[in-house]
Amino acid sequence: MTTATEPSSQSPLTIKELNTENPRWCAGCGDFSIIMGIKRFMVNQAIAPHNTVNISGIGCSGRAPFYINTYGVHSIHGRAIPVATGLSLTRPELNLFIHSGDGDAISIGGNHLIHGLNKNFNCVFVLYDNELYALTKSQTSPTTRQGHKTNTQPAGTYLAPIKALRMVLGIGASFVANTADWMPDHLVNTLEAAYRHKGFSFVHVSQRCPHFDPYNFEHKSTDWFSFLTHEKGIPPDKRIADKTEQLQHDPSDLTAAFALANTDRTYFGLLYHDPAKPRYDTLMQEQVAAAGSKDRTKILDKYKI
Ligand SMILES: Cc1ncc(C[n+]2csc(CCOP(=O)(O)OP(=O)(O)O)c2C)c(N)n1
Ligand code: SF4
Ligand SMILES: [Mg+2]
Repeated sequence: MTTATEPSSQSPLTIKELNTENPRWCAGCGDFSIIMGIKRFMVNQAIAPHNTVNISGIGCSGRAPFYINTYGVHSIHGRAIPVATGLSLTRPELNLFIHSGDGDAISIGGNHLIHGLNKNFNCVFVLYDNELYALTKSQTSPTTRQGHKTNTQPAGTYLAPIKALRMVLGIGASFVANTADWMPDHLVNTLEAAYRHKGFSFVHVSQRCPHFDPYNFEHKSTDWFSFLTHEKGIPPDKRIADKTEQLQHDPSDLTAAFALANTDRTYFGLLYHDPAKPRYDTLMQEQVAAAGSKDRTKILDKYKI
């Protein structure tokens, strides 16, 4: 658990105030860019650090809460969502950011991801997808590309990867966006859109792991991806927007979102947004408020034998 420093003045938040120790990540790791994106977003939106909790499971990505000066919980593998669910119910005023690797979110924590998406409690969930288990030194994860050699499948990963975006759309996610660590402006704009959405905002980030998979993600090429554009979507990254296709996509269109998530091409932007999906946290809070206070002894006495 990490704790935030209370603001000392009314002056605007700075990146420096959000920095902590130097991250213990390899040089060139995409995790650096992701937490920098989160800090830039917090500064832009004046997000109060003392009202913010960064929660993670385990993995290289799981170290993120140590490096952002807010409250933080480095929980156990795949269990960031239950921690965040509890906080959303008891402290609804807090900003919750969940940091989870592809192994953490889709392997060991897959069950919790299903229920987080379904409960649709208010948080921003960031999937750091480097397509392998990095902390434990390169094992096949559910998103590892077929044929890629890892320490658990040294002759090449057997199966085709799970398509994370298609999976979460199938579960009923209310907000599904796709970005990458090497597109800083797109990443920040995506986080801003995710934060504006009140519900479980699923943000998939393609994340480079130069240590174990230096040739994954041809981040210098734009041939393999398109940007989704729409007035209600996320603007394409302006540095490279004109170097690839820009596809008009209405984020309220679930069928079209599925079709995009089902192809082998990558689409960066807002795939789906349903602002009206009911939320477990607000429904429960309303019900608790309507029930009012009751004599606990009387309630328990009903079960006397
Ligand atoms: C219960 C449990 N099982 C297994 C582990 C070992 N373990 C630690 S991190 C990890 C995988 C992390 O992969 P991912 O979530 O993709 O994060 P990355 O390191 O790639 O950021 C595993 C299997 C553990 N810490 N706890
Ligand atoms: S092993 Fe990969 S994911 Fe982990 S810190 Fe190094 S580059 Fe980043
Ligand atoms: Mg990983």
